[in-house]
Amino acid sequence: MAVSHVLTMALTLRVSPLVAVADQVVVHLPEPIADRTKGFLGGLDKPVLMMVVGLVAAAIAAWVGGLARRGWWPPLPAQLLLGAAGIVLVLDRSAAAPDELAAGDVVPLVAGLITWVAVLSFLAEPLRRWSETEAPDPDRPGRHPETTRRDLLARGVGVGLLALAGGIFGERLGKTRRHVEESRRLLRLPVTDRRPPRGVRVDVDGVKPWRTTNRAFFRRHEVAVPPAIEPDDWQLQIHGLVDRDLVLGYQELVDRRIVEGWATLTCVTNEVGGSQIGNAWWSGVSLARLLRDSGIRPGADAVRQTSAEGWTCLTPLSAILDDRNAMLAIAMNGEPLPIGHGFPVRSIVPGVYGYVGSCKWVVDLEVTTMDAATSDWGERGWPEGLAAGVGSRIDVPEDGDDLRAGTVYAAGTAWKPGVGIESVEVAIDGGTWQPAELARAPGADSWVQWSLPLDVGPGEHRLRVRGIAADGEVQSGMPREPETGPRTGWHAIGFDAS
Ligand SMILES: Nc1nc2c(c(=O)[nH]1)N[C@H]1C(S)=C(S)[C@@H](COP(=O)(O)O)O[C@H]1N2
Ligand SMILES: [Mo]
Repeated sequence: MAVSHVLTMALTLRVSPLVAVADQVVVHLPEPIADRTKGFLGGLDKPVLMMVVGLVAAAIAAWVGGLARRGWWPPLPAQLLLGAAGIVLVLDRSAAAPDELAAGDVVPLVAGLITWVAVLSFLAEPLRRWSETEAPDPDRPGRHPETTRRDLLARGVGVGLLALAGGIFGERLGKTRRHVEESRRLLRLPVTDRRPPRGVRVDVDGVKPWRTTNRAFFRRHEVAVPPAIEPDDWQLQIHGLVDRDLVLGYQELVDRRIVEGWATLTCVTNEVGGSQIGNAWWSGVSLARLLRDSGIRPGADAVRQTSAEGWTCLTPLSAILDDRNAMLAIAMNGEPLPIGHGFPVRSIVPGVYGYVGSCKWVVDLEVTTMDAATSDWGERGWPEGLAAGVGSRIDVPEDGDDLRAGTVYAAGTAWKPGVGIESVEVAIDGGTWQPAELARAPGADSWVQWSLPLDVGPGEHRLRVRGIAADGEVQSGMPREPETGPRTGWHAIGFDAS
């Protein structure tokens, strides 16, 4: 358990086995019993719960330990069974906070299990040695000689001390992060969790969901471990070309009027057909209102946003002050922002690329001008203030599919965040562009699904797609893979019909 715990903390995952079991008890305890116990124990309920879980675990471990007297393998089935149960519990708990990959949560458990098997064998070794060589009856422990007992005791104390040291070390290691994750889990925000509106999905199997789950949403940042910030410690400064500087705490932010909306966010580095794009329901506080409250001075045309780890972006004021839903987001798909997506607060500015308007862990807004200020990506040569371009993708068929000749349904998605999609066109085998049918979109900021039935004969086929935005921009077919601009080109796939 100590090994699992240390690894859980070192890998900055959320749930170690003991915590997972305790969580499950909390979740499944009938309400009246939970209330009674809480009333009785007061603030001590969590420590007592952990102690009880720990004692039960120790009792089970002791029973399993007894099986080890005859060899290293008799306890194995019980150990594997308990390990599997632990994995199920941990995975179930981590699904409640879909931040990192679930597969990673299993690593500490497997390491813990292997340690358990090895350590138990090591502990029981003196007993085995004795029963093999000297005593024919291993079930009468009263007859163990002094040396065996001393050996057993020394090994037990050694392992116990190591486990204790490991547990304490792990506890310190992940304390801040775990605490932040806990705060995050306990937050109740005045936001809604919106299902995708009616009609946004095309009815074709294999199309990626219109709403991207937090778990599936791409993550893009340049720190190995995202900053862990307690909401209580979070503070936002608004300054620069404003009449009044503003300092805002988390609760003050949450207490303001909440705005919500669907928005598609994409990275400028997304490959044609790539997955660095997602569409979510965001909740937060209007950036336009906040800035207007500070009094924007004449001449200002940009906001330089800085994050807790020092990352910066430069956002044109025009993208914030018009009627799109530019916001300081506190929730994503109805849940407090996952740490990896900017907890506790990040900005979302529909219509511009992530490096222009979408500062995660944002702590500072400086009202300034595009001429006077720079941003991280701008200094690396990316154009400052770049608006997102038109793009589109084929989800089905998938590249390399083998299909039956006849009617084949093609479908996918298209976007120009902030502007919207006018039409989508599909061409098969280099033929003319045919208009696809569009599903609904609740607004200009989210992507649109498209579909088109195609009549295909036997043989190899090639399909490509282009989007046409509401402002007339036609997606360019010129393949461009620049270091400092969006990738362009049409998404194309090949499939076989027979
Ligand atoms: N603090 C911070 N914010 C950041 C970044 C970063 O590296 N650090 N990357 C940006 C980029 S390039 C993109 S595309 C988006 C990605 O947001 P996501 O990780 O929530 O999908 O975050 C933006 N905000
Ligand atoms: Mo990005």
